[in-house]
Formats: sequence, C-alpha cells, structure tokens
Amino acid sequence: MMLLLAAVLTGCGSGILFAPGTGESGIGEDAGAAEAPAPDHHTITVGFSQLGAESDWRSANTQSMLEAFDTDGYTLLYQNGQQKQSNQSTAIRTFIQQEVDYIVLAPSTEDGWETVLGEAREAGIPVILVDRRVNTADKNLYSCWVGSDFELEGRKMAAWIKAYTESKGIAPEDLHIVNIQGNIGSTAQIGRTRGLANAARDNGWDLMAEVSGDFTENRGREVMAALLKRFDNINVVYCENDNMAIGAIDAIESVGRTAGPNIQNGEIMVVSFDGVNKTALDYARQGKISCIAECNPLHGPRVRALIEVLKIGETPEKFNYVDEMLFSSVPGVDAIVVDDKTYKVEREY
Ligand code: GYE
Repeated sequence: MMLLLAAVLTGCGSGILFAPGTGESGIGEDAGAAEAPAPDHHTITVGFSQLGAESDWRSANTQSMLEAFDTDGYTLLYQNGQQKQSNQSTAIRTFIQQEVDYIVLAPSTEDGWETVLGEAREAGIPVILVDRRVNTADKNLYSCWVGSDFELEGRKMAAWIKAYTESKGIAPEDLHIVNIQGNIGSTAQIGRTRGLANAARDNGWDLMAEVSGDFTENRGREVMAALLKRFDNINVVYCENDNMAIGAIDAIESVGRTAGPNIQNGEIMVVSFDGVNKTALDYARQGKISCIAECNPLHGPRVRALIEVLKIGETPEKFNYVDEMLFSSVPGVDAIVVDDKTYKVEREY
C-alpha cells in the first residue's frame, strides 16, 4: 500500500518525500491484502480555503489546486480568504453546510483553528492541510499535511550566506543583516525566521532588524526604504519571499545603491525564497538576488493523491515534505551541507 501511495505522489513530477516511517501512518502490514475497492462513480466535492493572493507563489499554488481537481470525479469549491483568518473560518463553515466530502485548508497563520476544525470533525469531514500548518494541541483535527520544510529552507540559505562570505574572507561580525519577514505567525515566516536567527547567533552575525513585509512586493519596498533610513550599514537583506525581494531591490536602487553580492565594494546582498516569479529568477541570473531557496507551490496533484488515499479508507503519512533546491548564479559556492545532507547549488533555472 505504501508503494502504491508513493507511486501516486511521485507520479506528479516533482519528488515528494515522506516523513521517515514512524509506524504511525496507520497503513497496516496487511493493507496490501485488502480487496480492490469497487469503482466509485460518486463525484467527490472538495472545499478549498486558500489564504489569499499575496504573491506569485500563492497564485501558482491556487492554479495548481484548480488544475488538479479539474478532472472527472471531482468538484472543487474555491474560496479566497483575502489574508484574513476569519474569512477562512467562514469558508470552512460554509463547506460544512454544503456537506463537502473533504476540506483542504491553506491556513494564513498557525494559531486559532481549534474551534472551526472541531466543527469539521463533528461533521465527519476530513481536513487536509496544504502549505502552512496549524498549531493545535490535538493533531487529529486534521488528517495530514503537505508542504515545505521552511526552517530547512532558512538553514540552507544561512549555510549559503556563510559559505559565500567565508569564501570572500568577510568576518562574521561584518555581516549587517536585516530580515524582511513574511506575515507573522505563518509557518513559512516562523521557519525561515528561525533558520536565520539561529545561524546569526551561532555564527556571530549582526542581525540588526526583523520586520514583516507581509510577503508582498509593496510592503517589501516600504519596509526596505524605512530600514535604509534607519541603518547606514546594511549589507545583507534576507527576504522571506521573492516578491518582497523585488520591492526591496527597488528601494535599494531608489537611494542609488546596488543590489549584488559584492558587499566588500558597497553592494547590498539580497537573498530570498520561492523561485516562482520570473523577474526574481532573472534577478538571480543577474546577481541582483544572490541566492534563492526554492519553495515548491505545485501541491495540487499531491493533495489529490492524499485524497485518493483517504478515499479508499487508508491513512496517509501525517506530514509530507517536498524536496527543494537552491538557485544562485554567484560563483564561489557549488554546494552546501545541512544536517549531513549536501545540496548542490543550481546554476541553470
Ligand atoms: O513563500 C510566499 C507566500 O507559505 C510557502 O507564502 C508559502 C509562502 C511563500 O506568500 O511567497
């Protein structure tokens, strides 16, 4: 059964990893012996509560979901939460009233989901989390989750910054870093912020400020403009997504500075996350963004595969992680190592 599940999930092109077998998956040893389920002609209705439309990553994620369920046997009801948790709760309650078969939730932030997820459970509707997570004491309020290891993304970026600056002979205390964060309390923000903060502490970097730019280009521009007024020695800008990096680069260039990796010559090094937006990828090719940690948004087929598993009465792995790369055209670092695992730095993207 596990093999079948893995085949379905990897069949969507982009490799998906499962949490190491914990034996808690509920997929019993004898599951393979079960009789094949009878063909089911019932249309499955899925209610999808997306958190908003703040970034190119989010648009790609929404598109992936819409496409994956635009197929025989499924009807997808899509609700855009406009970055408000209250809208998402309303969407979930509406899905419950509509008696959908499954609810897919891409939660804005982690806290405050107990009540509404409890209502979904009362109604007997399984909830699949996608992208970010919820922080509930009772993990049985949702069936499973698929998304990225955001702290690992942050740690990979910090490892790249360390390797690059060491290769240039730059002392750790001479790294004057600002972090333009995603929306506070979201899993992506929490993980990426932690990855940098821990590395700054361990390496003795000067992490001067952490300010949220809400994952949007406009806020990234505003926050960077304010930071440039507040500090005259910023030489590294860690942006928790590409859209904010594009805004930040605009602000850097507006004050006559250059975004680039050559910080010893006065450039301001910008690094970011996602690798979805075309402009950001072009900036990475030009060195305006020095490094991008990929965050893969194409979860639609993965969510569908999880629903296929639930549909036949099996229990998928609880936490399903995707594999991700590091993109940089800046010479000097060919690979980085995090937790004994080597990640090649991709030059072609
Ligand atoms: O990195 C950012 C988006 O949660 C992974 O949210 C997602 C993040 C993504 O707005 O661009």
